[in-house]
Amino acid sequence: MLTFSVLTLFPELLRPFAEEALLGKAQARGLVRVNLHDLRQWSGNRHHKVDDTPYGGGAGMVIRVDVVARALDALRAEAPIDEVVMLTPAGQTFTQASAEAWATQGGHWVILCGRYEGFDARVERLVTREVSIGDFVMMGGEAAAACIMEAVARLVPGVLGDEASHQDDSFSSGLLDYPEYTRPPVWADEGVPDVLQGGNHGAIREWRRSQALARTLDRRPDLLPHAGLMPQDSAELLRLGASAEQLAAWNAPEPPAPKQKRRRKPPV
Ligand code: JAH
Repeated sequence: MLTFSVLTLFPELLRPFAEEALLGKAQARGLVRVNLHDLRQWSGNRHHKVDDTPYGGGAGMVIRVDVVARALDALRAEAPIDEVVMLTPAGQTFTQASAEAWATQGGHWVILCGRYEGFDARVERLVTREVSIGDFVMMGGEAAAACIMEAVARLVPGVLGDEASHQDDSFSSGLLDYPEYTRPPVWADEGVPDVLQGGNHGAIREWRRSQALARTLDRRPDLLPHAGLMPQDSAELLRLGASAEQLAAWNAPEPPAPKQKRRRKPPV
């Protein structure tokens, strides 16, 4: 079982998302659980105020560490916590490899969503990980939490309808996906490639691999060193215009990926 407990000032922002088709069904089937908690419950004051002005001055408001500590203690009293994730632009970048690791690990994950200028720095002592979904600043962590929960939940066995379907996703194969087509057979003067209508499944498989290589070479050559290329792929990439030097670099054995930084042992 994988449980996400989200601590946020705007639980209503995530409610429809948590109840939507994929996550809603997975929850109904007991594969995943999403608990949304309003951080204001633990404000400790009758105005439900969770933030205060920054020491040293400056714009914006900072979320209080004592509020976060009370929230985590309350959740922990209900069920042991395995990970506490703070969403912040200063975090380690979340990738498909992170999604796979989190889905495999399972357990109870608390996700802390900030707003305003962020959390009091001492919140770092309460978390096991600081995570970012990319190098941009948002108005708060809620949209990032939605991205992460979706990426992880779909990898939990049984959540996707078709068990095989995520095996050939872009970032699982290491290459961009090949192009797909459906009816109509001709649209705006552009037809569907003949090979896909010929019924030769070996030829279709080869064409798709070649298309995936060509698209990755054109659009995301940075992915090729991590793609785990096969000898036939190298020959095809040469034919597609890659240089011998590029190929040598892409075929060099990959250094082991740095493990995602984890701060402290889980505060059970
Ligand atoms: C912005 C609180 N790309 C990750 C990310 C995560 C959190 C935030 N921004 C970006 C954020 C403002 C307040 C969190």
